[in-house]
Amino acid sequence: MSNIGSYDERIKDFSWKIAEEELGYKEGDVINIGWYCSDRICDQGKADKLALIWEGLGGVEKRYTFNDVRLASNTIGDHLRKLGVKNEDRVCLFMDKIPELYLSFLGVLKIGAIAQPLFSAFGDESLHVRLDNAQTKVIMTQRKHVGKVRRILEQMPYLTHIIIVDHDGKKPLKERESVFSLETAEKIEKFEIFPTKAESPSLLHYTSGTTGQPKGVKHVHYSLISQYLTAKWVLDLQDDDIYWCTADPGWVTGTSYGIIGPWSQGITQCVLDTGFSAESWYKFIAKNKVSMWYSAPTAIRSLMKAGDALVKEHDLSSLRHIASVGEPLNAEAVIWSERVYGMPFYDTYLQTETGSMMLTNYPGMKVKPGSMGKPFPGITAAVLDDNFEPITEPSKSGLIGFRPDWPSMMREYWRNEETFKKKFANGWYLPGDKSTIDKDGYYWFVGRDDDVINTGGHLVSPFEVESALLEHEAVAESAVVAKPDQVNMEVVKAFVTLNPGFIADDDLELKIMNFIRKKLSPLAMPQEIEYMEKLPKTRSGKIMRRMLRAKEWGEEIGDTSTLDDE
Ligand code: 6R9
Repeated sequence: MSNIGSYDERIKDFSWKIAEEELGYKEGDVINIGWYCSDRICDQGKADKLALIWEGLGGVEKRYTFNDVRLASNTIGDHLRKLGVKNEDRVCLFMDKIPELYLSFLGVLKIGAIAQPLFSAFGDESLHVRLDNAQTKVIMTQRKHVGKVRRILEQMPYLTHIIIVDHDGKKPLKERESVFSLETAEKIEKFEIFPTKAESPSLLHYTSGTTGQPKGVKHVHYSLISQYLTAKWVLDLQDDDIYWCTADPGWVTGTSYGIIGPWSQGITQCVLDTGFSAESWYKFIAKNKVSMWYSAPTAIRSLMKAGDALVKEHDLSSLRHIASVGEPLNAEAVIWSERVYGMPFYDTYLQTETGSMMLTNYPGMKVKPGSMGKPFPGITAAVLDDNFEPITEPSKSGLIGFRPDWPSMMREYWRNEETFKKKFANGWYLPGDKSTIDKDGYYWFVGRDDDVINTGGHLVSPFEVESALLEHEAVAESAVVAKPDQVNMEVVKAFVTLNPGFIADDDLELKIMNFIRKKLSPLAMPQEIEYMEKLPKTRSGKIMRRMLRAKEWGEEIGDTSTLDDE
């Protein structure tokens, strides 16, 4: 029997109180995610249960019980407190998927500070704008990433401490740097957890928009309520499961469902901190007997490409339930998974801003391949017309709207109230995606309502890439759009005009690509750069991305009446 039982029954008299009661929380109580994910699980008699099975390069493995997680997060929290970190100070976690990342996340929350996880492949510029916006006080990082912090240090007077968690004691430390080693630190058994309340801030995740700088999405400790229940009912986590969430905690799936969801219910999870290969993924599943697997469409399409024969070479019989998130999951991928794994990938839809799953497929529910499923119980969702009224006619496309009343809804964009306000209309929160709803109530993704590029499940702002391109000496003007791609669905493509004296050749293309990779990230790096004599512009001088995009997708170009073609 699945945890959710019957979806139709659950939606009848749903209340978030179900989760509150299961977690033993009452309105007004102290609620701290760090405590819920470690101390409480130990109190339930699971101190010796495995919480984390970690594997890094070369097959190196580390294992942590819930008691280890409790002690490690206490120890890190204590260390930060002694450095002067107070509640609501921002602590950036800039690490690969190493155990310290997961453990520090809880340590930061335990002292009431705000965790700011950032994807470790981010380059100097990406790191700088996010630390600058958050006015981050402390950054915890690794030796291999500290160079990026050093290069932007001058511009960050409020950053008081740079903690290196894997320093070998060889190279000298620089300004504001210190070393912390979980292995040698004295373990803190008794720890006073900061008494955060429901609305105390917990987390800042940065997400990219079409224009302007990335937005810091603020979440609060009460988000636990919906993260806990969605993990339980949708991922169907059971006490003896071995769970694998492939997402990086630099992004929302990696925190909501790669830390909080599973650990708040005392589930053993595993983490593979190496790059992707179909072979190593199957080996990992077989070796650890993964029973619940949560991944993303780009990975699934890559596995499809790797072929059916490879699936048969591995014992994947431990798998019981599989799910996907982050970008459109095409019907073929669902049908393929049903054939080769004996079960479909259950698609789920969430956003950095929503904090937990909004639309999803449930165990026991008929999966319609290509559909995102139905709203989670307690979520009021609709597809809206131009007046932001729900469309009642089936299969008509409109903007998705959610009534902003679920526990893990973002509370604000950090220091950006204006953009936050724009996300609402007629009482609906607008995630910026379009969908249809069929006659059975299933949602079908249509597309985004903006120019943001979703490459391999990661959002990239065309504005950020365009601005970074302009900083290259050869580039005079730039326009960035999504280009279709078989595996990643979309990749970044740049159109540029050059400054006098530069030659438009392959060598320069490579140089510009690398420049963006280092400055922003490998995700944001254009996969192709097209040189132009001039870029299409409106009469007011705005570059018409829409036209360039349409060309890439072989679509109608649409209204060009404002085009300046002198
Ligand atoms: C989790 C995550 C959110 C955007 C979202 C939408 C797209 C997420 C999807 C999906 C189609 C799904 N998205 N899940 N599109 N089907 N099941 O990726 O968060 O980085 O904030 O991106 O991703 O466009 O608005 P985030």
